[in-house]
Amino acid sequence: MREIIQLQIGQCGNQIGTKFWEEIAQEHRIDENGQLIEQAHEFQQYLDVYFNEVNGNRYIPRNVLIDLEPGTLDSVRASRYGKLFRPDNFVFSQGGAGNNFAVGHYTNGTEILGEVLDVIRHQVESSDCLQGFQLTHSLGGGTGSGFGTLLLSKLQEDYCDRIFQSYSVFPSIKVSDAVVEYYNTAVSVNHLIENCSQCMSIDNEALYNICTNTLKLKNTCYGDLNHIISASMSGTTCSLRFPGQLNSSLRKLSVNLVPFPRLHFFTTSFAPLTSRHSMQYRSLKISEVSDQMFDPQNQMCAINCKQGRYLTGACLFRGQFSSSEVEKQITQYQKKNPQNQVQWLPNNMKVSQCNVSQRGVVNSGTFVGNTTAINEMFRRIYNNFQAMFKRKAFLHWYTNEGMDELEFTEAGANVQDLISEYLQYSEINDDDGDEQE
Ligand SMILES: Nc1nc2c(ncn2[C@@H]2O[C@H](COP(=O)(O)OP(=O)(O)OP(=O)(O)O)[C@@H](O)[C@H]2O)c(=O)[nH]1
Ligand SMILES: [Mg+2]
Repeated sequence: MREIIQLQIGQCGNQIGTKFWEEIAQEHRIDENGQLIEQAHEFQQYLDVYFNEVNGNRYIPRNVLIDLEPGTLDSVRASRYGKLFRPDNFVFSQGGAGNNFAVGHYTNGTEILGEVLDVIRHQVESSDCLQGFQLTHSLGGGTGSGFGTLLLSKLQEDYCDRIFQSYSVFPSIKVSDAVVEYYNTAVSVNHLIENCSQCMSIDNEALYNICTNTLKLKNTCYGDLNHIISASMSGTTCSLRFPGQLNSSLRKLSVNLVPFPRLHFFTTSFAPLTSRHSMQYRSLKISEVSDQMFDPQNQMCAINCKQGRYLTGACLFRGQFSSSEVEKQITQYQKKNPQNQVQWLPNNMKVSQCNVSQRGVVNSGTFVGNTTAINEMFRRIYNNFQAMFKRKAFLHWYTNEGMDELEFTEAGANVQDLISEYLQYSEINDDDGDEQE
C-alpha cells in the first residue's frame, strides 16, 4: 500500500494532530482501542494509508508524537484517544524550546533528533511503499518551528524522493502572546520553501475571525480553532483515504497543485462551518456548499482571494452529489469569476467526490487553493518580522544559541522573493504569456 507517516511536533502540532486522528478514526469506524466498530469495504479499503494493522485486528496510527517538553504529550496520552497511539512513538525531552526557533533547531532539538529518526526509520522499514510524510506543527513557537524544520531537512536527505506535506499553523497576534513569533515564522518559512513539497497554510488570524465573526463564538479558545482545522484536514486527506480517481496520492496532489516548485503554499476552506457544540441541522445543496467553499470568509488564511488569481485548485465534495452536478458548479464558478483565475493554466481546478460523509454533516466540501492572494499573508509576516529585525530586537536570544544573524537576513530576503513571485503571476495575463514565446 501507499503509506503515509504523520509527524506531530510541539504543542500545536500535537493538539491538531491528535484531533486529526480522532476525526479519521471515527470516519474509518475505529474505536479508541483501535478495534473496528463497523466493517465495510468503503470505510476500510484504504485503511493502511494512515494505520498499521497489529495482531490481525487492531489498527494504530502510523505517527510519531514529538515535543521538547512532556506536558502536551501527557495530555494526549490522557485524552480519550490516547490509548490508540503506540507508546514507543512518543518522543520527548525536558525543558522545551521557550518560543525560540534556535533552541528547537540548533540546541535542545538536536539532542532528540537521533531518537526521532530511529522511530521514523522503524516506521519506514515496516512500510510497503511509503508515499511520504505529513507534518503538523505551528510556526510561532520554538519546537514545532525549529525542530519541525530541522527534522524536515534531515528527512529530505534520507528520503528525498518522497513527498513532504505540512499543515503549518501561522501565528496571529489575536491568539498568542509571544513577541518573537514572526521571527520564528519567517525563518521557518525559509526552510519550508526549500524542503516542503506542499504546505497547507493554516492561519490562526483567519480561524479566529471565523470563530468570532461567522460562528459568533465568545472567548474563542484553541479547541474552537482546532475543531475547524480538523474538519479541513479530514477533507483535504479524504481523497487519500477513500476510493476515487483524483488526487489519490500525495504525489498526484503535488502534480496537480504545484505549477512552480516554490509556490506550494495552499489556502484551504471548508463548508459548512460549524462550531464544536453545534450541528448542521439542514443538509446544504451543492450550490450552497460550493458558494461557501469559495467565500473569502471561509478561507483558513487571512487573505482576500478576490484580490488574487487561482493558479490551481482542488475541490472535494463529500456526500450524496451527482458527479455531473459537481462538475457543473465549478465550471460555473470559473466562468463567473474569470478575473480570479489564471487563464494560461487550462483545466486548473480539479473536482472530486467522495460518498462517505464527514462526521456530523451530510453534505460538505473542502477546497485547496493555490492562489496568488496568499502573498497578503506573507506580507503580514514579513512586515512584522522586518519591524523587529531592522532594530535587531530580541536577536541576542537567537545568536546566544549559535544562530547566525545572516540566517535572518536570508529568511527575510527569501520571504520577500516569494511575495514578488506570487505578485508576478498575479499580474501576467494571457497575452503576456503568448507574446514571450
Ligand atoms: N490553532 C492552534 N494554534 C495553536 C495551538 N497551540 C498553540 N498554537 C499557536 O502556536 C504558536 C505557539 O506554538 P506552540 O505550538 O505552542 O509551541 P511549540 O512548538 O510547543 O514550541 P515551544 O513551546 O516554544 O517549545 C502560537 O502562534 C499559538 O497561537 C493549538 O492548539 N491550535
Ligand atoms: Mg511547547
